[in-house]
Amino acid sequence: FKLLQLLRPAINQKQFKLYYQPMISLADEKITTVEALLRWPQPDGGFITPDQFIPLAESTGLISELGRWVIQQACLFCARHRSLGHSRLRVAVNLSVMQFKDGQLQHIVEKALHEAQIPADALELELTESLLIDETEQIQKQLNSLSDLGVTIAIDDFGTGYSNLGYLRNFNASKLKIDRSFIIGLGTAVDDEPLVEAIINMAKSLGLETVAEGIENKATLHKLLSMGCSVGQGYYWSKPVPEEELGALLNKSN
Ligand code: G
Ligand code: G
Ligand code: MN
Ligand code: NA
Repeated sequence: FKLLQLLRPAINQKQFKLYYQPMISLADEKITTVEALLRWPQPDGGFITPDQFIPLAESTGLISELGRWVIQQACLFCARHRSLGHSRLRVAVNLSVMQFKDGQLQHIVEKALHEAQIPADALELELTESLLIDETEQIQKQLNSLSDLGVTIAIDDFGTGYSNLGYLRNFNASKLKIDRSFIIGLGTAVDDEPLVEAIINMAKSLGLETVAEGIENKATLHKLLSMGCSVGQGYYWSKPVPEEELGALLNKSN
């Protein structure tokens, strides 16, 4: 298949680009963290989306190398904007389960932090619920040592995986991102409001900060604020944008 043959050279030639989407503190609408999201630009000016190439990168093992590049670039991005005056900015990176397989992740993270000269608490690692549910003791160990290092572990797309919550007690996550499918329904779908409120309260009692994904309007923002959600992300503030455009958003947020 064509995409598969293009992936290896694309990684070698560093054809990928990171886009960035802010996460906003709902109380004051300031940017706290920026999520790095991979894009694969094409000659026609379009993009291949991560939903198309991440599964390929995973099945070929190329995700290790691509994922390492993402971590390095995200840390350098964070360092650039910290030195431009956004001194408390944090960056979030999405991880695949494959990145835990070779036991190199902690080393890769430490090296990237060191090269960018940013502290470990400037980095957040987002892991999908399905990754965490299947987690082995080997993954759990790596997550705990990353957490001991000071890196934030966030549970991504919460609510869409298997409904076994047992994994929540096994490791040191400190953030929970409520999947946008629940947030989009706020104000329309009758059942989503108590569901979201229950997730927020559960997270609170577990000592997790909640992030609501997919906020697209002010009404949703206010509803989430009243439910005690602390952080949000979504098109209401910004879609994922290239670094050039993010600078302006950061300056506006100061
Ligand atoms: O950016 P977009 O919303 O299209 O992202 C689609 C999916 O691809 C999301 O689930 C996101 O977490 C995932 N994704 C984006 N960038 C990366 C990345 O660098 N690594 C991994 N593993 N997943 C990513
Ligand atoms: O799974 P993850 O949360 O990493 O995926 C991020 C994806 O969600 C990105 O592809 C991004 O484009 C998309 N996204 C971010 N905010 C919104 C939003 O407000 N509405 C919708 N529909 N999608 C969003
Ligand atoms: Mn994510
Ligand atoms: Na998500």
